[in-house]
Amino acid sequence: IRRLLNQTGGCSVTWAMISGEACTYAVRAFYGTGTNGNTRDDLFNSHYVILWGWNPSVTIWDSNTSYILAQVRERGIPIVAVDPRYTDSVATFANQWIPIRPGADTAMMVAMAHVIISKNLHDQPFIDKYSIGFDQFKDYVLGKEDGIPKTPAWAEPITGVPADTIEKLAIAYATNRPSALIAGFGPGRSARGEQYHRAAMTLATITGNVGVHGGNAAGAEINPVVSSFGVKLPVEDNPVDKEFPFPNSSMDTAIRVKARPHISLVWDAVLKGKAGGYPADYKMLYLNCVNQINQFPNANKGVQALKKLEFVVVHDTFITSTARYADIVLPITTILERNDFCRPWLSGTHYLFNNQAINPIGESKSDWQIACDLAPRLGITNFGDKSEDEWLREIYKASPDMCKQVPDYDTFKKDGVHKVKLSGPQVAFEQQIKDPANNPFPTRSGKIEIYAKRLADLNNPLVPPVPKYVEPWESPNDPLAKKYPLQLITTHFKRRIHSMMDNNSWLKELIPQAVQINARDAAGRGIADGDMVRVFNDRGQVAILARVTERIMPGVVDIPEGAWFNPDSQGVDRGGCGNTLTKDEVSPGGALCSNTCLVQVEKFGRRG
Ligand SMILES: Nc1nc2c(c(=O)[nH]1)N[C@H]1C(S)=C(S)[C@@H](COP(=O)(O)OP(=O)(O)OC[C@H]3O[C@@H](n4cnc5c(=O)[nH]c(N)nc54)[C@H](O)[C@@H]3O)O[C@H]1N2
Ligand SMILES: Nc1nc2c(c(=O)[nH]1)N[C@H]1C(S)=C(S)[C@@H](COP(=O)(O)OP(=O)(O)OC[C@H]3O[C@@H](n4cnc5c(=O)[nH]c(N)nc54)[C@H](O)[C@@H]3O)O[C@H]1N2
Ligand SMILES: [Mo]
Repeated sequence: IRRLLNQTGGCSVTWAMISGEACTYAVRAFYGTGTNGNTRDDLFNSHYVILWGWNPSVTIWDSNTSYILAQVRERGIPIVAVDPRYTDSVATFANQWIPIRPGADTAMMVAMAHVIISKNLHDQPFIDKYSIGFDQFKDYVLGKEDGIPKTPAWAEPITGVPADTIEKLAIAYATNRPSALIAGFGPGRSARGEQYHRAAMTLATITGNVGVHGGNAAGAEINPVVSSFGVKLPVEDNPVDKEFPFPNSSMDTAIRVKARPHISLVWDAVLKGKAGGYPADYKMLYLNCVNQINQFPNANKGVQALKKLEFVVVHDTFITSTARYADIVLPITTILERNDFCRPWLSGTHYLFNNQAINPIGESKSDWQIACDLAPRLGITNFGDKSEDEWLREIYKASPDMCKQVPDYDTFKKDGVHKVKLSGPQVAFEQQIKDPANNPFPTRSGKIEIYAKRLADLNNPLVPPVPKYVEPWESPNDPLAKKYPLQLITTHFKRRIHSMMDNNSWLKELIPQAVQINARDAAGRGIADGDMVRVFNDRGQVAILARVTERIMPGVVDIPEGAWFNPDSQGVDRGGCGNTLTKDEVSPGGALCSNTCLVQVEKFGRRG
């Protein structure tokens, strides 16, 4: 479809790595790269593991994470989890659960740095050899810069974590080396989420845990070796990019948004157009492989935008919540009805071939077939001159890394799966640490930048050059918290992949969509487990079942993301979609802010 649109004058495309733009941004400034994770099996070399806002027993990252974590636990390596929820991962793998208020992670990490520095547990030779900016960070942490020492006692009221717990965790992390701090994406999908990732990477750096087996650089969980097994797609240039070149290397979100709408700002771009600083006054939206209204913030604003547009096309396998607003829905085949290959996640070592199992049902066609059928009607000749199999082989041939890893296409197609064999655990930045003279970090200074020069140039206090706790909007201190006192997070769910599978009634029966609320918050509102409740703020209202539990900390509620937005005639979302409530403001580094949201919950009446 991209190729088709590029050949008919081009289109505005959106930007942001929606899952972890905060991390991407932070890593670019800090290490200068995009990738910096270890392969999972390197955790066997760790002496201490922290799962920070990471729930891999539910949110699948790659095929063997849970298996390895279970063995790590069996080997007696301590695992600590920092999460507002007592997740399945905490229950299964962790020795200790540290509940923390959403959006407060940076404060806790900075306080851990305070403990580490003031007890002289940091690795000064490592810091001196491989990084710049420790002194500026230290001045901030110790309070020389602003008169406020960032002690555990300072962090306690912000985070809800007792000072003593913060101190013990800091000491354990710094002294049981090598130690792996795995910083998940969830806390980063928040206002100022970038600071959380930079603080995590700073902790890893000052304790000498970067580039060593058993450590972890605490950035994106994507290993450079593994991620290079890429697949390249041949799509022609987009003419719109010539008129509005996207500043790929810029760290300035405001400049980037002027060239391409951020994926969270699609509705804003449609509603405001050029007057709002966007590249165009949009008339048409072409949605392919995305459930836009459901998966991006502020669904009610999305309804307004979709109604304003002259023409909306949706390609999907189902009549999703978004498809209901389309002028034309083109039914797409599932993976069982067509041939394709893929590499699940960037951290995976598998290539999968999806061999067609059945003929397409009804009128459905693949996205590729639809593009071929549309092309001649749009005056493009020779668009569909290759068969599906010819295309797949061409994509394979155009991907040198894939050719290297998967030597024989036909065997791959026959086997359906190809696993890349690695020589052993892979550690990000091993070369930079072993032989720094010949392997500088790809930053301006060639070193790890705790003080990031590229951020200093921006001169924006919301993205300071050293990681800092900057209070997010809609925090418990916001005056809005009087009206909406609960912090909403919208986590990924066991029985769905985002919105996919939500329409599977068997799975629905297995785990109903519900808002998790702490027993104390529920009691104060007269809410019992299984009650229907109304979760609301100024952006919307959701009718949903209440799951009263001790597995979420007081003051925080969770609506798992992905349930299908389904507003009734009163505008109450009966589907239980978290994005009915979330705010479509983008963090200064481009993060989706789906975990920064204040709400109130009240009883709606009993089910049935
Ligand atoms: N089953 C399943 N697996 C999936 C997906 C899916 O939809 N379903 N989606 C896939 C995709 S695309 C992605 S990007 C990943 C997402 O993977 P993650 O981003 O890791 O998933 P989340 O559930 O959003 O967040 C992880 C944990 O962070 C916690 N958390 C939320 N806010 C905060 C906070 O402010 N501080 C702290 N400390 N913790 C917080 C949540 O309680 C949750 O337990 O998962 C992938 N795997
Ligand atoms: N509140 C909140 N919102 C979130 C998140 C969160 O944590 N909280 N997480 C965010 C994250 S990390 C992500 S990655 C996004 C995911 O956002 P989306 O990618 O929009 O989510 P999906 O539900 O996976 O939507 C994919 C759609 O593609 C359709 N589809 C499947 N196969 C095909 C195909 O071959 N062709 C076509 N045309 N369509 C197909 C599916 O039926 C589905 O409707 O959501 C983001 N939104
Ligand atoms: Mo994602």
